Amino acid sequence: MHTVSDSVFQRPPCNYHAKEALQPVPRVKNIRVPFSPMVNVASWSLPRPRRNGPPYHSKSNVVMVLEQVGVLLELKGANPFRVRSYQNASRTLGGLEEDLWVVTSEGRLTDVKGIGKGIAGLITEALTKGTWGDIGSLYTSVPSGLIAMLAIPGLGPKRIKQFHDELGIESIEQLKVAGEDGQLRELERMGQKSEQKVLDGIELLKRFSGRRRLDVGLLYGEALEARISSMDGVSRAQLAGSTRRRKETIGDLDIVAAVLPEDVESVTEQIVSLPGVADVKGAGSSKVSIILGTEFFSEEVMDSGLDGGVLEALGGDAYEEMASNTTIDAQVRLVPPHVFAFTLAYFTGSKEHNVRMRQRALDRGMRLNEFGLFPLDAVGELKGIEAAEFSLPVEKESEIYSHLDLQWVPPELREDSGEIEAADAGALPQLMDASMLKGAFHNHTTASDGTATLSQMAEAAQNLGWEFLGIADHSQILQIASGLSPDQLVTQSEEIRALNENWSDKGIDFRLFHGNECDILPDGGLDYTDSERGILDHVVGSVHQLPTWMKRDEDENTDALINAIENPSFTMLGHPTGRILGGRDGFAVDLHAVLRRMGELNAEGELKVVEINASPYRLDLDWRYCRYAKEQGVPISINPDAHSPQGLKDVWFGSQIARKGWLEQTDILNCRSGSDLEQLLW
Ligand code: DGT
Ligand code: ZN
Repeated sequence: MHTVSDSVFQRPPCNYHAKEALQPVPRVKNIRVPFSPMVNVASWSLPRPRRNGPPYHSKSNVVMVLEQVGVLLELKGANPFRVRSYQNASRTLGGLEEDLWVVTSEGRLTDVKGIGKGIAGLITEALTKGTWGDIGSLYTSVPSGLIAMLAIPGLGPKRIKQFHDELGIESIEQLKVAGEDGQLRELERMGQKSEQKVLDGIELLKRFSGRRRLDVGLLYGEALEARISSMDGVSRAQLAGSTRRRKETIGDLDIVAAVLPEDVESVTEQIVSLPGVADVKGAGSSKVSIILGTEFFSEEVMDSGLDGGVLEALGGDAYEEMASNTTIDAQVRLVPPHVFAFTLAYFTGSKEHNVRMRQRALDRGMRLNEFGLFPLDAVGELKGIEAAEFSLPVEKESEIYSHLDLQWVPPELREDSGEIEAADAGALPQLMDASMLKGAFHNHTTASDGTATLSQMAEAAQNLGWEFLGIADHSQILQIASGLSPDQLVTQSEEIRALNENWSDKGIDFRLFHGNECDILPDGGLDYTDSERGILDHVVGSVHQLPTWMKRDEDENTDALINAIENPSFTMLGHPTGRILGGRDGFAVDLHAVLRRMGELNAEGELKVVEINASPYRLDLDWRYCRYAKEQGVPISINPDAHSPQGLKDVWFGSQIARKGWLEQTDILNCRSGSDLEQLLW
């Protein structure tokens, strides 16, 4: 099943959720829309051609335009066949392995399945001339408010068209009023429940509006840091703010650059003229505020020397996503080199951490701010940058901490949740990092809804230097994700045994663990019978029937989860709350109680583990619960929930969350060696 949401717009966490989870976020240009910066959309617009074509457009541009045309046509109520032909063409091109320019210039486009003459003509024009026929008029003819509505989770073009046709609704505000008035429920195929869903979606959008997932923020942030670092007049530049602290979502990018006063003007000029700067909100002597648009990642820009490793490390799919939507605000602070460390520390935050740091300075007769650390008797009444020359000299951020008798606090921990006390006592944790991982337990293959076979996934894991890979395809009840029948489970077990024997015979230190992502049923039962589950090395128990769990109260959900955990075959709790960042909240549950129960069972000699689902769409277990899990004696597994070889790399995001949750190497189950884990699971 392929929908608008699972290709260029948003990469869904897994195929099962593609249908429900995420609607395309409109391409954005103009930021000053009162309702919500996430839908700050004047209109979608056609991408600008490259200067040095042909080809004048990249494949990802073409894929994006075709997808958007499909959506626009649907909003206009065009013939469904026509809509589908654009959707199909976009999808096929997305998966095209050959170079699009080669296929086009050799006149072979219509040989590609799903591409007819008309669309082939459009693509040819776009690549050879840079223009898009009369598609431009389609873009301008759809009211921007309708496109904005696509950002409401759970709302698709068909419904939006219905609201527009039948109630004349042209904006999110109007839609909200109509919903609160009870007008939506009166429409065909609607009803009170659907109306409430629309209102909930608007609420969610508002709450997340302007916030981006960590992966998107890092992609823009690291790229911006790299570009500013290499500018003439900049001696160093570094990402600060919530991105540096690895919050799961971020409001804006904060970057600090060391620039001599005489270079501020030229550096400012270079920053505002970076390709992909969609708007400049302001530029003063110490700060430049810009809005980065998607063209920040155009191929032209990427070709011009950005470190491809940044993209690779962050996951290739994300590129497709940003290539098609999303803007992000960035504040760049320009400060003289001797002030850099102070400004970096200040704008890294959090505010709460800064408050504690400032107080600690005061307790020692000093003033701390973004310009320096000043002995009060030396600086007198001088304020701001003028005072900087009276500061204690500091090269590195860590010196600020040592001046205050503290261990240097890793940015992830700076949330005033005990880090100052720990740093004071010299008791900060030795944080784990992604390089310590030796495998991961929750991964899908083509047996259910993954894109790669067992062997391909194993090979990808070996290429990461891992010693093991845990397979956990969906269980039989999840038919929408091709859950495995008991027979298929047995077959998979035999395949895995054969592969394992082969590696073992060759003396290769690698093995597959045969698990399954077993659905947790509403009463806490697990999918399959006990004996069917008996052949498995590990059981990842996950909730997928969200509607039931969302409706129930915390107590019922908590009881059901505890029920599931108590099942002797249960090993790991998968994405504990089911949240999708920016898409939906998780269900109500007392995770403290759940973790406590797991800890009790572990004390009795069982193995109950909680997952940090590392998909940047989920990051669930939330970092705020990690320390509690550890205290209760519950090991954590950082699981990518990979549906493809590339998806394995999501463990990096999970490890950022584990770090933010104070976790050390020994707290993480998948930091153990493959042979240790054999002892535990076989
Ligand atoms: P965000 O952008 O909402 O994801 O979160 P942050 O943490 O990046 O917050 P932002 O961008 O408003 O400010 C960046 C940092 O600057 C923040 O983490 C701490 C510092 N900061 C901002 N305003 C204040 C303030 O009023 N007092 C103190 N002590 N620090 C502040
Ligand atoms: Zn920020």
